[in-house]
Amino acid sequence: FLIISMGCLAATAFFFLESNTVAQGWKTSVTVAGIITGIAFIHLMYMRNVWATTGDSPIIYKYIDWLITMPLLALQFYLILSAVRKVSSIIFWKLLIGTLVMVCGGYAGEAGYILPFLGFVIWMTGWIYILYEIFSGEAGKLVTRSTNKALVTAFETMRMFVTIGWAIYPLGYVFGYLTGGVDSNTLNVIYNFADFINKIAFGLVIWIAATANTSGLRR
Ligand SMILES: *C/C=C(C)/C=C/C=C(C)/C=C/C1=C(C)CCCC1(C)C
Repeated sequence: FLIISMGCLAATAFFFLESNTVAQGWKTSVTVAGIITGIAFIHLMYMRNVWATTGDSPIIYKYIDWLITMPLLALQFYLILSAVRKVSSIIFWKLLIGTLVMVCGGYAGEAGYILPFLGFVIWMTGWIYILYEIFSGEAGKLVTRSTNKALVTAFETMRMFVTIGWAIYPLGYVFGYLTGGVDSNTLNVIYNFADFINKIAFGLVIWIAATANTSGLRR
């Protein structure tokens, strides 16, 4: 918890400061990267307070964090594309609606409004839809045609984060269920590790592309 907390705090400061030095088009992406780690940091502080008073670290805070950060992470694909070219706003709406379906279904299942299995199915449907969009949908096609090397590398790396990095969460969850429940400490460690990759490292990938494009402009 300490490592992810400090990591998120440092990343937030870093992305916010760096957003002033990158080329105009990339400012939004780098700022949003900082907002994502900032939101995660604040949730970790809430969890810390609960832990300090009750000795518990409720995973519900993680889910609330994801409700906000997952749509923002998905929108980064739209934002980095718009950093270098004009992009149809349809892509923005597709990514937003896809992740909202995902998190709302997941949350409803988790909170007991619908059957947990149905929640799981909705999660998976939303996720597969996002993957489709960034691999073979409109966004994926734009990248295939792009000649901006830094953008293509970042997009392809971020796509792997969403495919493999995001899979850590349901795997930890399913593994917990199948083995009769992983204790919440272990699950928290798994989720913190996954957040480190999917939020901080994901943001760094964007920052690398942003600085490459910025120095490219200056040269
Ligand atoms: C920064 C936080 C991120 C990227 C969180 C991602 C979370 C998931 C992809 C969670 C997925 C889950 C399912 C697909 C099934 C139900 C259990 C969850 C919530 C762990």
